[in-house]
Amino acid sequence: MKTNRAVLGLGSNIDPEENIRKAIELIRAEFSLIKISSFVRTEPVGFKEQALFLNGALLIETALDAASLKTRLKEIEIALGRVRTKNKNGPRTIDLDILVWNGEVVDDDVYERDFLKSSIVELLPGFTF
Ligand code: PH2
Ligand code: MG
Repeated sequence: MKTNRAVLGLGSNIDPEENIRKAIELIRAEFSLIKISSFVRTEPVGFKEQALFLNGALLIETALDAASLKTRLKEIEIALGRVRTKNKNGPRTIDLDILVWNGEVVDDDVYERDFLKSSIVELLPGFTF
């Protein structure tokens, strides 16, 4: 079976230490977790009147295709109590995004958020954007 390599971005600004910890445990339970980046406090992007975020990323391997992985990540977000609101940039218990898929950037937020670039380079040294 083909193995895909993905960098997953994790972000939380509601009980962030606990929610990031739980997310990593759920991901570890069903994917091959290769490497964990540092997690850093970041100023909220977009909607400013909310708590600081904790952001970082994971390098995983999976036999799932990108669409199935995305669906699975959404289910994990819901399991961790994520409630989607109209504010796309508002507070969240956990956000799980595919940032890089088999060496290719697949989320345009990467180009606008330096903390995402830093996490990717930490996981994939020498990565160029
Ligand atoms: N995610 C958002 C909106 N704003 N700000 C920070 N610092 N970190 C995030 O992960 C983030 C955000 C929606 O994806
Ligand atoms: Mg996001």
